[in-house]
Amino acid sequence: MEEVTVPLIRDPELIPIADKVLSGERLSFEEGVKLFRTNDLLTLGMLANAVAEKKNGNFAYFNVNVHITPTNICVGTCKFCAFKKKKGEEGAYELTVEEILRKLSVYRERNPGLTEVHIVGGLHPDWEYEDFINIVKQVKANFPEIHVKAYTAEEIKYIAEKGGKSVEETLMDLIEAGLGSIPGGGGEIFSTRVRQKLCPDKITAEEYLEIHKTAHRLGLKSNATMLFGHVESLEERVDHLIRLREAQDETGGFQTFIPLAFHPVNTEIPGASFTTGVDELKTIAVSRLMLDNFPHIKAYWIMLGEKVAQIALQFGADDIDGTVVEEDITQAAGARAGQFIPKDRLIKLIREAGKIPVERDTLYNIVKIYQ
Ligand code: V47
Repeated sequence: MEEVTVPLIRDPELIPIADKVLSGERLSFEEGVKLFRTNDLLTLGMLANAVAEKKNGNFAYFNVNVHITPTNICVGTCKFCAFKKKKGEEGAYELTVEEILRKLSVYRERNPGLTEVHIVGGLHPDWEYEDFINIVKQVKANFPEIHVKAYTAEEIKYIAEKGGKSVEETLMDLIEAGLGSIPGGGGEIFSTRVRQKLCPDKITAEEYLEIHKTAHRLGLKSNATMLFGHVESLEERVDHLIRLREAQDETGGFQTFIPLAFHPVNTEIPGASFTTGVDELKTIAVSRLMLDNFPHIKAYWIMLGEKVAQIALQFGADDIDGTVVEEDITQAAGARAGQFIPKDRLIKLIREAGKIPVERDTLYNIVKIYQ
């Protein structure tokens, strides 16, 4: 039989980067861009997986969670968002606190062992400071065993403005009401160029980072996100990652980074298309390699689909998110994944990706290891 010789690393540009990764050295902006530009997907995945395993062993995490979106009525104007509605527009809704509690009760029934509720929604023009605080307060009072992960940095700024309070005071009130941590939404892409184009009214990158750092200083953990695959350049993605890495150097309060794959349906971005499998896997892997100070990288199955999310567990991700149950933001923008994956299925996805499924709570305390 003819001998087949294949170089282990096909892209010679990756050799010095691999040396740095394997010796634990921090990668530069230029190296991040090279990683995005390489076609040597398997080397990229191998390196990211090596880093993930160094940080988390063979574990891949999931949780039993639900999302609740109290309203889609939003004064925001983000062009990538297909979920927002103006007040009075067809399809606009707002839940009362009682409806939120009832939903949570039904979802807990359907989802035994529930440990987390993720609450984010629109910037409702009529809701007052107390209304936002009261949602957290009532949820926590009625479901004390459930961790409340609520309100993106954008919402926190909005709530603070509504109450004429500082971000710090607002966070302190939310903590008193029962807030457990902050989700990563609203990060989008930090580039001013892109924010001007897609969401000029939104908090700036600096504000997003400052709100997260304030939360960290108050003892809260948070997650970070990056919405990718719309009009941003690869350089802008790497810049986003480096700015998160710098913020994490300061406070260490970020738990997980979640790259969010852009969904184009019903959005206001002309010509935008769905992200591809290769781009999604590259983005997961480059995130793992650049964010050397983030403990976890999440492959959010709602946006990646179950198949790519599973493969991402070999490309640097160590978390697949949770059971979810109801999800509205991606659904409005053409989601192809469903909204609910039962726990057994998450365990199967993780096992078949060659990892040990670990059920966690929001703060990564282990609930159960499925050996
Ligand atoms: O902030 C909006 C994004 C985010 C679209 O912290 C879109 O654990 C794709 O942040 N296509 C909300 N994405 C989701 C989010 C999240 C999800 C799961 C877990 C966590 C966590 C955070 O969704 C928004 C925005 O960046 N988004 N529109 C769209 N068309």
